[in-house]
Amino acid sequence: MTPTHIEHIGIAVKNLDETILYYENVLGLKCYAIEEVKEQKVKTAFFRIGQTKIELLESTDPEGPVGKFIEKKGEGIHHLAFAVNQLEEILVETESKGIQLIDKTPRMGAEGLHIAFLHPKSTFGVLTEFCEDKNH
Ligand code: CMX
Repeated sequence: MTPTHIEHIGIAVKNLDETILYYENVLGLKCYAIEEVKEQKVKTAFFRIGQTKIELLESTDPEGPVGKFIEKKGEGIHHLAFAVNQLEEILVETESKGIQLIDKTPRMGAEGLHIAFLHPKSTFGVLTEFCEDKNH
């Protein structure tokens, strides 16, 4: 298994609208999509930079994963997402190497991607996501 690229970097923020202004007006990136992912209890905003995206995450529920993260650690980098092919097979292979999966089977994430997370306690502190785009 070799990821093809960093699909996105997820960043937990308190206020999506204010943070979008920073990425647009200071860094010069353009927000091309805002999407609520109800299942994950987040509202997301996306920016492209090369082949990679930045995903801003505002929690819609203090008990959701991003709400709890901000409460404990404050704003900042929340997860790293790798683009992969054949996600189901990769999850089996990853688990067989002793890594704790949060998702044993893929689920649907933002932008229609199939996603699965690995537990940060198994991945040296970095919440890790695999993403597969089955539309391309
Ligand atoms: N990065 C690194 N460590 C993290 C973390 C993160 N993003 N989130 C939680 N942790 C750590 C906590 O600091 C805590 O460590 P300690 O035990 O040392 O204090 C430990 O993991 C447990 O954290 P918790 O606050 O008790 O939270 P839970 O165990 O309930 O959940 C996790 C943690 C990672 C399993 C959960 O957040 C999860 O399932 N995440 C995957 C889904 C997700 O993050 N969705 C949002 C993004 C959606 C999207 O991209 O569209």
